[in-house]
Amino acid sequence: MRGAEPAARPERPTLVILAAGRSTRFGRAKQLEPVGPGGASLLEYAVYDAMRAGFPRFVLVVRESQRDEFEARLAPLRTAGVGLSFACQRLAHADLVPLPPSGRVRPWGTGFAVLAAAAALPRRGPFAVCNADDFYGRAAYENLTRALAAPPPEVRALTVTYPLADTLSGSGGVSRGLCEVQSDGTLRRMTEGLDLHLERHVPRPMSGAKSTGARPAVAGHAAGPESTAAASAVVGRTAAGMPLRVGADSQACLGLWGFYPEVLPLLAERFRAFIAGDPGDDEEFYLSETVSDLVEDGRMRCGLLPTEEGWMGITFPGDRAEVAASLRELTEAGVYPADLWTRSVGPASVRRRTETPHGRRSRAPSRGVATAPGRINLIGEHIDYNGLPVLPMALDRDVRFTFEVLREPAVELDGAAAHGPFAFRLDRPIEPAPQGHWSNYVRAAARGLLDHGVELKRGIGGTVAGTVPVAEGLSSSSALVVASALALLHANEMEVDALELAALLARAERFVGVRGGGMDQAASLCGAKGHALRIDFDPLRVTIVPVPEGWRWVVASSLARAEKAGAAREAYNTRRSQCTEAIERLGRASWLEVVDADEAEFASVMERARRALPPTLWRRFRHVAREGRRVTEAEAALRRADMAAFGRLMNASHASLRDDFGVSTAALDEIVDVALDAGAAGARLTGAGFGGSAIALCRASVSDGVIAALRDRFYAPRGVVGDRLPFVATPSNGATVTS
Ligand code: NG1
Repeated sequence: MRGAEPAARPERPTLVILAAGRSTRFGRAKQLEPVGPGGASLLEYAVYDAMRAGFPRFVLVVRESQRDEFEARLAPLRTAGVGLSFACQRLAHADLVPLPPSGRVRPWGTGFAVLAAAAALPRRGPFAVCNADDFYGRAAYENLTRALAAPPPEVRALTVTYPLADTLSGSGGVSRGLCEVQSDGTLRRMTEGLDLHLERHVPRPMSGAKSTGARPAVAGHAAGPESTAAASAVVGRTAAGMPLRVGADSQACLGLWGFYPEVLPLLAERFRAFIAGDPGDDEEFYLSETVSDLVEDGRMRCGLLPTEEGWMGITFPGDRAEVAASLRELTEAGVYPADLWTRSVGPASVRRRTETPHGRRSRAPSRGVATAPGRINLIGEHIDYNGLPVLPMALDRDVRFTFEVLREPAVELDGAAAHGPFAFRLDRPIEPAPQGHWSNYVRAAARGLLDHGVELKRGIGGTVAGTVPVAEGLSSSSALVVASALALLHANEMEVDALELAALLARAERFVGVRGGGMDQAASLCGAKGHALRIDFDPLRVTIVPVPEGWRWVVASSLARAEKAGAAREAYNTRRSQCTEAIERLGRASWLEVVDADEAEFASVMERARRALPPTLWRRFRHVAREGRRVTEAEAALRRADMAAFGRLMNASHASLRDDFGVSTAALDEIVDVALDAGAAGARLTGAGFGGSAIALCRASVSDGVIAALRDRFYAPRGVVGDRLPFVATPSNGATVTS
């Protein structure tokens, strides 16, 4: 045994979450798979539990290619104040493996992932390591923080263990770290057991969730002390293919570890030896194996922390439903909120801004500029208000609100467009101006914030200008709502989490009388340069999807205003009511349930709908159901850069909006035809329709030709030149506010 006993260990531990595994499903990282009733992934439950157990910092180890997706999906954690940083796991590492072997693709394994996180760890203080796709339970983290604060002598590592029988899957054999225990309760050796299953299956009744969050019922994970006692043994094999038979109550390691920093040089030394041994293309450097070797070689001791907490994990597709059911139970029992990071009102979501982004204390601002982009929707039209995902992107054209902070709680804006200047108070009930008045969007923002519990003691005075064409289906209205809200928040030194702000502003914008969905506000707030946004609803989530190089979106106005504050309002609201009526008549709880069904179930629902619904409702139903499926297909096509497939989906979307949903116009249809004729890969109307704009997807080399064809065949005959001619849209960042 080496090294003196470490000095007092005051620091609270950091949790390293290993999320660089390669398994992906539905084209997304499995580690982000939503399983909680509010859509949270297991790694979010890990952060939630660990924070409550005293972990103040988290380092997420991800693959470089997935970092953007993780950052976007976990943005609500950062805005909720979670100290989250990222470490990228690459094959090359400056000190350890500067030149990885050329044929190697497989990551180096869990032991290396910890070394990849080392640079992001505080220099002093213990750290813990867990897998992103396991649920360990809150008590496991509590045991770990307690033990890390007062380790037994010479212990440099700890691992939380579970009764082996509680960690098996009803769907098939699993791999676990099987712990052999010394007389002092520390680890003697760990053996990787493969294909482990109960020798004799013992059915057990479902157990309820404990109020602490312990032991959720997991049907199929033949779990619980009762089954442990009853089952005689677990069988499987070792990595070398030898048969294994161990007691059902043996201690299993599931990858939740505690370490002191002294372990890092030992790990690095072992990793160098591993590399020197020429591991080929597939061999991995496992954390469990390395700890076991270090213990067997007498280089350190590893404490075991047996826990009765209910572990859950998703090894087989069949496990997912069981884990989801357990999380629902725990949520209903009040152990977890449905939405882990977003609350309706409260200190976590509405905060006083005390620091600038650079860490300096901010002074009360006296002026500022709030900028919010418009958007085009690439696909997924008239389905956001049905709770189905959509795929827009933020534009490089925005609404710009230049303001001075007023001591009075009032909003005073000078002239814009036909409606001239206006003013209203923030300390009196905010009434709408006459229908169609642009101030209603500013009023909507103020009222939304006040209704949400944000105190607006200071006001703003200024000017609104911008580059998003108005009433062209590019969401200038939501951009104005977002810019107004950011200006008011800034003036009052307040902040609201971006997703929560998007959700509250979507509700607030209904103040103008359109019962809109939540796409536009979220796109304007969460836009990401170079990316489209997959937006899911209930709860609101944004996932960024890279737009492949070499492709362009051409935006073309139909020259007819899509004035949703005016004539299009009733038509839009009617569509929404028809959708609600259609789904209710079919007795379905949600559109998601229809759209997510497998092929056979989907076909049978469609057939039932065709027979049960009157013709108009059937056509509305068919549009929404098919458009919902097109969004998922389009996202997958975008991710594999199959833009021909994306184009075909756009064409199908347009036909459906024209024939089934009845929101296209002759001008929009003509633009689509001309663009396709000139070589676009796909074209469709974007936004609500009833006028507004169409978009065409083209190879970069073709976009000038498409624009020229539109100019010659659509705009020139109508005498249109200049600003109203088509433009190329660039996927851009979301709204900002600066002093
Ligand atoms: P636009 O294009 O801004 O009128 C409207 C709704 C969206 C969505 C689309 C149709 C508002 C603010 N926006 O967009 O939520 O339903 O229509 O997909 O109501």
